[in-house]
Amino acid sequence: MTLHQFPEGFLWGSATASFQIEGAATEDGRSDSIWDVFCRQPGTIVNGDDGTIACDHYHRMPEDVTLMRELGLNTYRFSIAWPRVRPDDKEFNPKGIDFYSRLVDELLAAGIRPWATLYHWDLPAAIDGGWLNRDTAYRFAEYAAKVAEALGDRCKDWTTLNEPWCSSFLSYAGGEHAPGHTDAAEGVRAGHHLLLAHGLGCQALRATLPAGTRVGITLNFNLVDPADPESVSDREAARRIDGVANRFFLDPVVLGTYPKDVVADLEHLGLSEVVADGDEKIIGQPIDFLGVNYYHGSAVTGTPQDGTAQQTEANGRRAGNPNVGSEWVQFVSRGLPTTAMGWEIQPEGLTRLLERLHRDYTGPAGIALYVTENGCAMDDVPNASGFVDDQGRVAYLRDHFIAAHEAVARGVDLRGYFVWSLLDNFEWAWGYAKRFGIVRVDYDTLERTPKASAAFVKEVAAANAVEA
Ligand code: IFM
Repeated sequence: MTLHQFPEGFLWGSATASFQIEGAATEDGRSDSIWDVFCRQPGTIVNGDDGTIACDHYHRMPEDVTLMRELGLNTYRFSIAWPRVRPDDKEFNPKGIDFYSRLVDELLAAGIRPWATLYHWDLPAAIDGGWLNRDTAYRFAEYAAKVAEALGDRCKDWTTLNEPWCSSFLSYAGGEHAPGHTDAAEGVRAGHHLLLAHGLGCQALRATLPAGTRVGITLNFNLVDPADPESVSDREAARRIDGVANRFFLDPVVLGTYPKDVVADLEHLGLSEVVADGDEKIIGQPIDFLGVNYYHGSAVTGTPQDGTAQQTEANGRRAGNPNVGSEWVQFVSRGLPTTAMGWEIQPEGLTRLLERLHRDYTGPAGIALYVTENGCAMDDVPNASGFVDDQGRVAYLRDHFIAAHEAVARGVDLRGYFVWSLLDNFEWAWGYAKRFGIVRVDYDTLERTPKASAAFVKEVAAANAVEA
């Protein structure tokens, strides 16, 4: 038995997102987000599910904070619903802001460090043109400043965006997420405007927040390997997907410039037309931390065959392709075990990813790394009292904690780990059909029951170590 001890002060937390857990969709002045609208369109979400009730966290927030305290978590990453704070893109709404203010107070009273994310995809539906409209980036900065003004005295960690790849390429080109468009050029346009929103949001946060607060962004990474490392076309396929999945976002944020090869790959989709003079400088604002969301890597090939398009299927609906400009690339199964999402389980990929980020990006710039999401959907089977003995999830988490520890042992400046997710919740196009929680939610009674994985996370957080 080996004990993998994490550095002193390492953070252990869980993560959630407003639309996925809050419910109370029309309460206290909240208006529609693009996800409310998308859910109403037939065929978009498995079983026709929506976020109207979700986990009812809006009403059960104190109970959920108690749950986290009982699990010994020392931080909590939550997101703020823009349409609660500025409904219909009109006046700011004190009741909406008050909910998050109470959440922050409740967390602090429980000894849990609040970690706010400003945008986890629930854009107010009233914003004209959504992320296709450059002005939305400026609206985001106004919203960021308002929230920072209200919570900045107590909340010290601020994330601008969660996974802009999803809210641009998957949403405007892949068609799988709201607003469900299937146009590659729109994906590129939305991607740039989201990055601009990040830069403008950073500026607004820095101008508003007191000293001692930290600002960053969370990106989702796909560690892409060529199916055959000897094949020139597979290596080219890997470069292309690494470009649009990772470097399109990472390079402007950390290095202040889009990567040249990706600019060339996307030229026909109008990237240079949407990037105004000075935009890259705005996007490349200094950040204090980079949030890393890691679920799996991928093997790709440039040779036509029957590949498995792992990221694009939901609800049997695959109208578009999020791999903008590189739609010809195929994803190949490596025969690894998979989660209930069909995602291959690849813990060593986390070590490699963190090492690469530290070496090529964050280390030289003195930016701290955090795993801001990692976890898995499994086919949970509750017993008569609602308990789930989810040993598959325990094994998944253990292996990924060990992989993260390995990165730390190799010198990576990794400072914390947030498990996705605290609760089973609304898994976007999959509705409630996929369960990621370490706590089970009974969607009939809304009762919460910690799973075996919750006890495991509690043990790891208490020891600040994982045993293998
Ligand atoms: O549920 C999502 C989350 O909203 C963003 N990252 C991936 C998770 C699992 O798909």
